[in-house]
Amino acid sequence: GKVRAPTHIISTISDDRGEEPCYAGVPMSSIVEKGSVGDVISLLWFKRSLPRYCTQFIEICIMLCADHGPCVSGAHNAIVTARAGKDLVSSLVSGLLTIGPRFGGAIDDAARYFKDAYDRGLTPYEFVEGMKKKGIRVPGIGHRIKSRDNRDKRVELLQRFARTHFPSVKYMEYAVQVETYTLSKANNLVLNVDGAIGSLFLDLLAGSGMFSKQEIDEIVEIGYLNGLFVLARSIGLIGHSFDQKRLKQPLYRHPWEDVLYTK
Ligand code: Q5B
Repeated sequence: GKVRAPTHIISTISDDRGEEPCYAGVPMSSIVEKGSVGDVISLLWFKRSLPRYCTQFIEICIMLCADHGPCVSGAHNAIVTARAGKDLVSSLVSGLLTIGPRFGGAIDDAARYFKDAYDRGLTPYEFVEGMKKKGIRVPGIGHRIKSRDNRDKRVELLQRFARTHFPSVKYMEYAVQVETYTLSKANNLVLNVDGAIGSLFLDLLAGSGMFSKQEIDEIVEIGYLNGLFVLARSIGLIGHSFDQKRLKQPLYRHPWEDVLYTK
């Protein structure tokens, strides 16, 4: 009979051996004809075709996380690196390396903590005060410039889309209740874009009927969702790198006046 030589790599998401590449079994010609970037992400990340409202939601996340101006950590790094004469990839990765628990990379933890708290039936008070006791900031809550009186339009857009198209938004409504409680403590403890995406993606996973409970737990545990911010923000970081090159900006040096030199 046939003898299978042992392999060094197992891959389940794509195949380039046939006449045309396939993503999760779907041929490229069909993706190009009928699909969108949201479909490509669904196939390569989740290994399945998702309903249109889900792929649209993914695309909205990509559009509204693509950039948030030159002052945020990632763009700042990308700009400084480009101005040091480095190439596109260096500028991009230097920006990407700032993404983490404080900046843009709180989506997975927001999903993990909101899911755990909601599924255990914790009230927002019990959840937030429990986190405080453990010395953990609530991921997905708080922003440097957004506040009760200067709401984040991106969060509003995501919520509006989900309320119209998702079968259920129970995790997002829970996150909003948490926000109501945190706002009673400080004005800038709003539900931020990471928290909105984290909670709404839980609703997408739970409400679409496309994932088993075990699959949802695995997605949340592995942490797929920061990938949305990483992917989206790469678009903006590349833009900032091109912008600096186009403007022929010189080497960046931070002004002495803006540093507190102290012993
Ligand atoms: N406090 C975001 O802090 C920030 C608290 C909290 C309980 C919280 C902070 C935080 C969780 C991580 C998170 C995503 C660091 C943010 C993003 C993308 C972006 C960025 C952009 C884009 C801001 C003052 C007092 C202290 C703290 C307390 C703060 N947050 N308590 N839970 N979550 N959030 N990150 O303003 O008693 O004085 O010690 O870590 O979700 O990254 O546009 O900029 O698109 O690029 O620096 O939108 O909230 O405030 O650190 O001085 O804290 O509030 O314990 O209390 P700030 P701090 P106390 S979206």
